[in-house]
Amino acid sequence: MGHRASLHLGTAAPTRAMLHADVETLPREQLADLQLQRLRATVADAYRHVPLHRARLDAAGIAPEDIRSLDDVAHLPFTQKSDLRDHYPFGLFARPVDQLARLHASSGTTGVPTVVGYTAGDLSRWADLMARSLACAGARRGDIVHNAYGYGLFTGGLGVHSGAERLGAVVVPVSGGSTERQVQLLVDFRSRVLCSTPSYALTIAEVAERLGVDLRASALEVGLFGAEPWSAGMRSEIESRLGLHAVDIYGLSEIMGPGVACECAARNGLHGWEDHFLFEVIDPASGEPLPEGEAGELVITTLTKEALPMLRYRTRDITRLASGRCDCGRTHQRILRITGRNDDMLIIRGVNVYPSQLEAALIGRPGIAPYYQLVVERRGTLDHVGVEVEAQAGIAAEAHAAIASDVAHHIKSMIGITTEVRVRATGEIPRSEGKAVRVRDLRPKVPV
Ligand code: DLL
Repeated sequence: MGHRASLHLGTAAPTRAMLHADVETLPREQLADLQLQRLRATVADAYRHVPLHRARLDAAGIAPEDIRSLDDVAHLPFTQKSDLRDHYPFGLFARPVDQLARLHASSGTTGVPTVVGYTAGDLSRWADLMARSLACAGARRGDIVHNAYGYGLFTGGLGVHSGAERLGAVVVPVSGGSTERQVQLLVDFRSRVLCSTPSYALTIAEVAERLGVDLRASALEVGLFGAEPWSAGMRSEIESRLGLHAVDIYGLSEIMGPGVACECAARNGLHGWEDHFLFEVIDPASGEPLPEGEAGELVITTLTKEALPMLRYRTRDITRLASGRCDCGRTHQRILRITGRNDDMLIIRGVNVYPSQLEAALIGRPGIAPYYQLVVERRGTLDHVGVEVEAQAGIAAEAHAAIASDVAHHIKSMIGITTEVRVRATGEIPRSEGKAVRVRDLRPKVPV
């Protein structure tokens, strides 16, 4: 518990200059004009070069010239992950392969990967947006940026890398894993910025503590954490153990990669970069757009992508949009913290629950460490959730039952569901080196 009782060193918001101040503060009417002009060009380009988009637009009776206002986006057909899989590998690309500069891919659970492509221009715009996001989070030219996102087909490593270089920072391309070495490099290089998944940031904190290294006394000041959902409690945990200011960053490979949206000093939602993307929130069941402020599925249309223009891509991510004034002066809409994905939602005796809600109820309960896994089973006709948590170091096994009952009560009162909580000994819950696996789903698979 020592780390919790100590001061939150270095968590004050660092002062930050806007990298693209003119666009970041563009009055909303001008932003809308720019979006409309780019939307029309994107739809025309997708229509001309991508047979799937052309067929769907034709079937919906929409010609690119029919887009006269931003509201017309609601008439466009959706695109989803299965479209990329069904046209594996390059079927949704709007440019021939010899005009591409890079491919990324995500493995997915069904076997067929999702492949995304970039022209040199796409890579350059991505580096710009990622640099803008880093600056928005508080990173500066000349900073040492420890980049522990995985390098390779995953967009996290190379996406952050190019953005940090574009900003004029010094990148340490360490990727995930070999955590003891990472701790040493963080200290020796005096890195000011840490980029990783939130769950891996906690792994780094834990390994440092075990090695007797106090990272709160290191040069770290800013963390950009994303690629998986994380709760406010997880943010305080990371901040108090690493002594930095933790900022949420969002993105997805189908749209670009990291840097689609990022929090500013106000940490009141993530500014979605509207000069390059058009954001909507829809009712996931009906597909109808929802009024601003209502929770639903985030849908994104790209406005400047050349190789892989996306029309109304259904992200499956659940959030709300806010476009009111932000204290930082940026005019771009805010995407509020992503609570989870449609496909991760559990229905427990009729109550819809996201793993991140369980995380919010767990983190900070007395006696437990911030590591957990949810085990979902079918018992008879009902889904059942087992919550595996880990005792804090030094807690005697005799105390486990009392801790389990406290956690189960707390979940029941916060979320209204009954769970079976099991307290494990220190180190028994697997540690993350990238995206954490939070749910073990043991329910029988429904044939599709
Ligand atoms: O995770 C890109 C990324 C890398 C974002 C590094 C941020 C930092 P994918 O592997 O395609 O791309 O996974 C995208 O991850 O649809 C969300 O479900 C989830 N996700 C990403 N960022 C956040 C976040 C990268 N800040 C999927 N909060 C998305 C919650 C997030 N979920």
